[in-house]
Amino acid sequence: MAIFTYSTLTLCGFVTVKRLILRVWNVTDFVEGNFLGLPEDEGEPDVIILPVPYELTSSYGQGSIEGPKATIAASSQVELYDALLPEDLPCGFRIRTAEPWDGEGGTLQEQLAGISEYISRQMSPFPVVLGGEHGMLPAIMKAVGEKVELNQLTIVQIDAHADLREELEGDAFSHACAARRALDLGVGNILQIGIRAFSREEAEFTANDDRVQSWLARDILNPCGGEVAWNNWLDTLSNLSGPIWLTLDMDGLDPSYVPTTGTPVPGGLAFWQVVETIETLAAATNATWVGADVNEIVPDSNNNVTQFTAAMLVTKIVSAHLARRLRDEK
Ligand SMILES: [Mn+2]
Repeated sequence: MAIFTYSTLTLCGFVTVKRLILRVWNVTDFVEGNFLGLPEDEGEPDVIILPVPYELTSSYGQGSIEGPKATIAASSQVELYDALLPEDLPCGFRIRTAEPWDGEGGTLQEQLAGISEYISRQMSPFPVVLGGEHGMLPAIMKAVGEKVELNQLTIVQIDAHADLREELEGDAFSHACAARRALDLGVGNILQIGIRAFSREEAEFTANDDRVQSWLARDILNPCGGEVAWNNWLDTLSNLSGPIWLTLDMDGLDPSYVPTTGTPVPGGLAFWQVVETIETLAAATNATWVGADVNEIVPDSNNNVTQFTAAMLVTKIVSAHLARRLRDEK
């Protein structure tokens, strides 16, 4: 059973509009296969969850192809309460879970083209892509480029790896090159956090290219001075302007939170640092957050930690975005 109530919002101090808030009372409204189990109707969604089970270039651990499905299943255990929101999720909004990308395409380039087409077809107004391996980032950027000028876009990248290689094992579209290929497509800026496994080539590229700024895990987590670097990261996010895309590689987190991700690297971000990053970029006054991808989710069949971490962070992305929408409508 669901009941409807009205909440009053005032736009620009002049026009008063009513937002229809759907309150779901009955747990039998839980819909299996939907993110958070939320029921859906046919109206225009406010947030769309796009499962992309893509895995072609993983160089170490495999299994991210099962990531989207496992994350949606784990989301059934995530709380609908978030202190940022006046009501439980969906808080009067429509959160739709799309049919997964079909995986068709014989070659790597055909698969990436298929992902671009899948995302651009249904990316309005706030897409959250579930992966899958990080190598899909250039395909996502192609779709985003139909919506915003890529040279105005800032990618906020949470990752253990810089992903700035020109190629890996002869493959220019490896997951290890995802950020470099995004730059090739014309993306204006990349801000990276949590980076701790990278090559000399990548260190030199970052040092010599104004488009990339990197906050190394070692610097922000250093017991001596780490707090200064961390606050500098948050200040930088708060001062962003223009469109922002969040790309969250789960291996940016410490392996204690993501034990089964493809390439777990010790010395990573704490869960709450990722949460604070999400909340801070959502609240950046002069920026417009256009969407996110959460990738390298390799399900943990023993104790479900990796997919549950992913499900909680995807929920936080949705909550923080919706809280910002409510703030902007006031
Ligand atoms: Mn990555």
